[in-house]
Amino acid sequence: MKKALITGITGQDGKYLTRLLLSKGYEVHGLKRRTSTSVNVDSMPESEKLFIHNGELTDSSSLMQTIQKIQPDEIYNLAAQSNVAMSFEMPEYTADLDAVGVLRILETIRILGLEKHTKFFQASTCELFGNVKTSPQNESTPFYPRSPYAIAKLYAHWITVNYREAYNIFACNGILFNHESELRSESFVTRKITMSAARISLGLQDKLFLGNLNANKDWGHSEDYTEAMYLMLQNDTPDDFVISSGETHSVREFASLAFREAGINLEWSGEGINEKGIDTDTGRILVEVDPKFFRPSEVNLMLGDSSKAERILGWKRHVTFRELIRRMVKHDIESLKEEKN
Ligand code: GDR
Repeated sequence: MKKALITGITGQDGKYLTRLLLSKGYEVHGLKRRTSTSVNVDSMPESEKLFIHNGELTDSSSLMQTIQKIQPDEIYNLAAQSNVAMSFEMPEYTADLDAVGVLRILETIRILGLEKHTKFFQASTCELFGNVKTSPQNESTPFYPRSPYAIAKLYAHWITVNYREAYNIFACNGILFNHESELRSESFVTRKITMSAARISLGLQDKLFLGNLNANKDWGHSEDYTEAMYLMLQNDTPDDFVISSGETHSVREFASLAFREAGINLEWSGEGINEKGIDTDTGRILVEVDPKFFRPSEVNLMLGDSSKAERILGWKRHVTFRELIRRMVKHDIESLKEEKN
């Protein structure tokens, strides 16, 4: 039986990947921070083949002990300080976890002599492309990171490549574009919007305040992206792959569609910080801009090209942009109604 270790198992991707690997007969081990506040801790699938270990990417000894005990066939590194805006407030912590944390795992694999036994997946990110000069972005597009988060992830990306080349570790980077789901935290814009649209439609909230409405992102569903992670480690050779939907949409467009799913038609009026989303039926202002959500430096255009993953891994996305929004809003309305009752 294959054994997998997932760091960051309590996050959105950790949960979808756990389900996938259990369905494929794996014994799944998860590394969880003892202080993890993730909402998903209690909603892990119940299985005799699932084991949770306390540990941190900032603590080499817990990594060493856990990896030595399990001797995993595959390690999926999904643990990170994954919030771009927060990385401007906590740049040093972000670097320790997102950059040096990856080095600690790779060093553990090497020191324990597991180079030939343990395959490694690193959750890399489209934020590496940052201030893009060309679109769409693929595996050859130059990097220009624009946040402490993206710069930490740049180190993680290259140390993964380096350990593959220097020590022959089967190590892959999945350059993942934005991926969301019903399990996403509200600190990210998609879930913030779908939860607010749901609450406003049920009379539980008055208004939604957003930052940059003009950011264009390439959004997919986490379930599709975690499947790509698995496929990368089943490939004959280790490599890096862009995983994206191949479409780009603005935050404004996401909000319009989410409100429409909740039965509200928005029209937009004004510009810059004075732009407002107005309910066409009632004339009420439902969305406003609050500059406190602006970032010191922003990534304004993301559009990925996953043709390499499609060709080599046979990967393809199943959930479209509209379907993603439909699933999130439906889930949020239903869970709020349940709570109300
Ligand atoms: P991102 O995701 O930074 O792309 O990182 P996020 O959802 O936080 O932001 C997406 C875009 O929306 C704009 N925005 C807002 N963002 C938030 N969080 N809150 C707001 O109110 C708001 N208003 C507008 C942002 O400026 C941004 O342009 C995610 C994370 O999962 C990373 O870990 C991952 O690497 C990348 O996606 C790919």
